Order: sequence, then structure tokens, then C-alpha cells
Amino acid sequence: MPNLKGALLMAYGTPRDLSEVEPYYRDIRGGRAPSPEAVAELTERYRMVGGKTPLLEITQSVADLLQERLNRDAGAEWRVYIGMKHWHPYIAQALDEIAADGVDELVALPLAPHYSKMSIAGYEEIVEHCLADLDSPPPTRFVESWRSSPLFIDFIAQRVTDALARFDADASEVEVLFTAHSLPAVILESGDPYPTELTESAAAVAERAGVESWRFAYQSAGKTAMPWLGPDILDSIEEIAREGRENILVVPFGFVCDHLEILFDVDIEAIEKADELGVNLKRIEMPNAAPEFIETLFNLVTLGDGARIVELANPAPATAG
Ligand code: FEC
Repeated sequence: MPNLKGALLMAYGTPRDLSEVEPYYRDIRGGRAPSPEAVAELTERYRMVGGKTPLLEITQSVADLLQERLNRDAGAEWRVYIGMKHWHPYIAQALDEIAADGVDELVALPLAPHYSKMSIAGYEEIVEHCLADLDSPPPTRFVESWRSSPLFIDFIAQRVTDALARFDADASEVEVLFTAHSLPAVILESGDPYPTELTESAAAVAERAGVESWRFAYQSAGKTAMPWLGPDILDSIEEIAREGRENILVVPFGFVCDHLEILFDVDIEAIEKADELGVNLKRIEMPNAAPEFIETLFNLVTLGDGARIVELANPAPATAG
């Protein structure tokens, strides 16, 4: 019997046009309606980055290239699916397709390298739930954390080196600022590994790139009354400027492609803050669908180097024949 293997790449999801911003936002909030002011503010952010972001298209390109790569060199027949957490095509839809295609083994991989109970575990719960609804779920390996992937570390380190070369100043004069999405600080109460994963992973990339002067900040915190993890990127930019440093390289290694949190929060908001302070701020190019990123995913799906993987559905293996 032919063996069909599947890889499911999961991402956050994005509205396909401005009319979808309100229901998308509602989905992010677990079904609670956002205020009209909050919707207007978010709509404006999408408008400022061109009306939509390329998150979906980039994820699809990554999937297409990974599928080609797997079919070329990984034996068996492979299909790569995409599924979004908060918008179409939802993860549930991808799992329906996976079941309909008769995938025998599945690797599910969120396109975010660092684990948190509040982010990655959400993807995991959705996948687990959908698998439980299938008559015969394929054995599924869920990649919980892949920030220690040697290929990922090498790739981001290379992007840092490339970006440092774009400054007029010497690399030693540039402060490297690693960033990832903030989360409500309440996660600390349950010992969530997110902050440690981030700082360890920043240290690994900095060491690989030979960067001595670096720090870490959170970005994109929600504007809610509850406290979010800090320091915030904008405060760190101020701090760096106060120290008399004039060049900052932002490395948003908690994300892997161009989307709202990059195109608005870094490219518009952080750059505006840097301009106000007379600081020169650049960021690394995101992995998007670069060949090195496809290699990183190929390695994670086939070998899982440096990844933490859990088995989600593992029925007894079928009799060989
Ligand atoms: O390009 C796009 O259209 C989508 C960009 C996008 C990515 C993304 C990634 C992460 N988020 C994470 C956590 C939270 C928490 C809340 C939250 C809210 C938003 C809102 C938008 C949004 N997020 Fe997001 N996130 C992206 C977009 N995110 C839009 C709503 C408006 C706002 O607050 O700015 C708060 C939820 C609540 O209100 O209850 C928490 C984390 C990631 C990185 C991991 C991943 O990619 O899944 C963590 C991309």
C-alpha cells in the first residue's frame, strides 16, 4: 500500500481584506466582540500596510516549496498542508483534507519557534481536538518547540550578519535587539518556559553571529489593562538611545514572515520611535520562503534536529503488507 506522508504548517491567520478585520479580531478574542474603536484602530493598521498582509501567501509558498523538497529527497509521497489558527483556511479544514487524502503519518508544525502555553499549546489543542474527531487519525508528531534547530540558529545568525553589513557604522557599534510577541505577564505564575526559551535562543543566535552587544525585548503587546511581558521594544529603543548608541538592528526571531507585527509594529511604529530619537534602526529580512528556511523546515519535518516533539495520535501500526 502506498505510504502518504503529510506535513501541516500552521500560522496565526490574517484577514484577506479590510471587511474581514472585525470577524477576524473577534476570532482572536475567542468570540468576544471587540469595541468599534478597537476595530477601527486595527483596520487603520491594516490600511497602513496596504490593506492586507502577505502572511497567507507566504505560508502557501513555504508549503509549496517544502512539498517539492520533501518529494525530491525524503522518500514516500509527501503533501504539505497549511492551516490557520484564527482565520481561513482554518487548521480544522486542513485536517479534514488530510483525512480525505488518506495521509498515513503526519507532522504538525506551528510556524513560530518558541513554546508558550498561551501560544503554541493553542495550536496543539486545536490539532488534538480535530484528530479526535477523525475516524482513523494518522499518527501525528507535533513539533512543540524548534528554537534550538541548528539550521534555524545558523540561518538567523546569517541574516544578522547580512543586516549588520548594511549599516554605515562598524558592526560593533550596532546594538542588536531580539524581539518576540509579548504575552500577558500572568503566564509567569505557572512557570511558562516562553521567556527562558527566548533569552536562551537569542544568546545562541548572538553567539553564532559573533554579536557581543545585544538585548531582548517583547513587541506587539495588547493594549489592555492587564500587564504584559516586558521590556517593550519601544522602551528598549529609548533606553538604547539614552545610552548614546545610534544604531539598532531589530531581529524579530519570534516570527518567521512579513505580517502585521513586522510591517506595522516594527517597520512603522518602531522606526517612527527611532526617527524621533535620532537613532538609525533596521531589521533583518524575515525568513519568508528563503531556501535556508525551507531547509530548516525540511530538517525539522524529517529529522527533528533540535526540536521538542510530542506524539498526538498514535493508533496501533497497521499490519505490514
Ligand atoms: O499579518 C497578520 O494579519 C497577522 C499578524 C499576527 C501574528 C500574530 C502572532 C502572535 N500573536 C500572539 C499573541 C497574541 C495575543 C493577543 C493577540 C492579538 C492580536 C491582534 C492581531 C494580531 N494578534 Fe497576535 N498576531 C498577529 C495579529 N496576539 C491583529 C488583535 C489586535 C491587537 O491586540 O493587536 C491578544 C488576544 C486577546 O485580545 O485576547 C495574546 C503570539 C504570536 C506569535 C505566535 C504565532 O505566530 O502564533 C504569541 C503573526
